[in-house]
Amino acid sequence: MGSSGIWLAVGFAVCWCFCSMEASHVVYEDLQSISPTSVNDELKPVYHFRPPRHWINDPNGPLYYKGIYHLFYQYNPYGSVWGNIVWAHSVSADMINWKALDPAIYPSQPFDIYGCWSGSATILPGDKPVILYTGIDPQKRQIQNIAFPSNLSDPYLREWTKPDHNPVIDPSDSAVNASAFRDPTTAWYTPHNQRWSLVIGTRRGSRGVAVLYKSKDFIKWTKAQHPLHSAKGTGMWECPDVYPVALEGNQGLDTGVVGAGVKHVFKVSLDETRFEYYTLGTYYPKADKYIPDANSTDNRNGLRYDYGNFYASKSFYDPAKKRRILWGWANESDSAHADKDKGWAGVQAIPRAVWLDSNGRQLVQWPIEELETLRHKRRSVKNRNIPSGGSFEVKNILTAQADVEVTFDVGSLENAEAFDPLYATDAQALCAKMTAKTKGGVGPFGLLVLASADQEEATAVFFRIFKAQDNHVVLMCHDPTRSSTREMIYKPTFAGFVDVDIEKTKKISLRSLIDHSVVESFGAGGKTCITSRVYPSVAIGRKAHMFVFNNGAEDVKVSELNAWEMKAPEMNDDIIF
Ligand code: DQQ
Repeated sequence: MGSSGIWLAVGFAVCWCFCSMEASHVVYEDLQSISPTSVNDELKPVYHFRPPRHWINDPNGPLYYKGIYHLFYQYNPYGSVWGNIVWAHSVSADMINWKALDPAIYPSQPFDIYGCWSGSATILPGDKPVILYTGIDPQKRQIQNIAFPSNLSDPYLREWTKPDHNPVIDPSDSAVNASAFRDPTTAWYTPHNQRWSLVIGTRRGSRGVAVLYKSKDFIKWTKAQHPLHSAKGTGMWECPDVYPVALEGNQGLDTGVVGAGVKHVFKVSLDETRFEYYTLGTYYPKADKYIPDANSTDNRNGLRYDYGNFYASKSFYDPAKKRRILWGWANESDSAHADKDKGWAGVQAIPRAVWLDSNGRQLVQWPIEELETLRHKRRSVKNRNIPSGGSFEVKNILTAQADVEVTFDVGSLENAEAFDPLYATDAQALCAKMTAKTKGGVGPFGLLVLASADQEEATAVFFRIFKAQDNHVVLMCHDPTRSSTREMIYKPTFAGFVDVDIEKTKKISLRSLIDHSVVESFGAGGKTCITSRVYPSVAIGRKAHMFVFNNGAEDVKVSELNAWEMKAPEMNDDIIF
């Protein structure tokens, strides 16, 4: 056991005696330190980021340093449910192949002895990374700490030092609720007053609040007079994220960029609902305010990065490829006991490049281009008609571990079903009511993935087009209700509307990343994204099939389909815990 191992053992000895910390995660004290004797790999994702075993949750402090990408994440080194949380640490040259290092930050000091929770990295002038994270102190208060790399000449940044002047932000100095005060963002510099700014998630009653702190030297932080932003009725805000996007093009911007040609994104993770939403708006550095655009819904009905299992996300600026990258946690839909039995739980969704859509109303996300290096055997289909009620199979590749891109041409929209405006803010309910099996006018059409040969077991990924008063409405769904015969699995339909002018384009594209128990889909080039976790009973490994189907009255045509089997990347196999 290395020195970090000894400190980990000391920290957890303390924690086992006194800890029963409750926050946003359900705590199973009886399960949290049970390490599996063997790991059940049957449905374990292969090309999504994960350690070989045990529990993971939020991505933390992603950064790029001296040619290497770093990802830290909330990790339980001792079990496969939430608990004993450390900042595990992995490094990569391409964000697809990962090498595990020793945990970077773990309970060791009074200011974090009961937990090292989520936080972010900032790159200070002179290319000096620094991490701010939430520590849990002996009074179980959530406080904010800083850590610096011990050796800046090590591109792997293996060791981190926590200075004695921690915590750098103490809730009692600024009258915030110490039991709901966490997840500091990346800091950004405001030249007009030569200060650093960052926000921390909290709540006032049922109002979600992003408290703003400022610092001249990154050591002493002072609470600003008012929050950067808040919204009533949204509850505790976890993992806030604030960053600029360019009005034109898909290049990313560093976190501090402001001015003409720029808009801001403000994202929060809602502890009460376990989903996220974001708004687009304007950041006013002199007034210390973020104001969402009038047409950007600032409540639980707001836009989401992903309408499925995607939480506690965090973005960072990648200076090497001038892009903004988004990481998000794709939680299990399994029970805690099943997680304990299989010996692993949680993956990170594939890192996505994120930029502003040319319509200015929403973001677009797309898997980083490096993922395509895993594409291997290919199967292609061109100009194939799928009649009403028809389907065809995509054969001869391992479809349980695949990347598929398909474009559907829709013909006449005459038969589109009438859109019920009652569902205008609830795509998920509409998809639950009208599933892949419910025959429609134009659609449902799409993919059946992780399917048994007889299609009895399958996860459906599909579109359905409705006629509203003045336009057509495109719904994108994940329907996992037939994904498994196992009981005690959460199988919610997930859905979002797709902001496309289908009357004009007459086509819509879909990309799905299938990875044994992950289905991660991108509609219309990444305008609407949905991630589901599913646990097939039959469609496992080589027994998984993939079909293209059309259950609408109108024919649709697959103008092009390309499906690739995916190779296995290097995936943290050398992890020491
Ligand atoms: N997970 C962390 C918290 C954060 C929550 C604890 C979000 O810092 O608020 O593991 O999933």
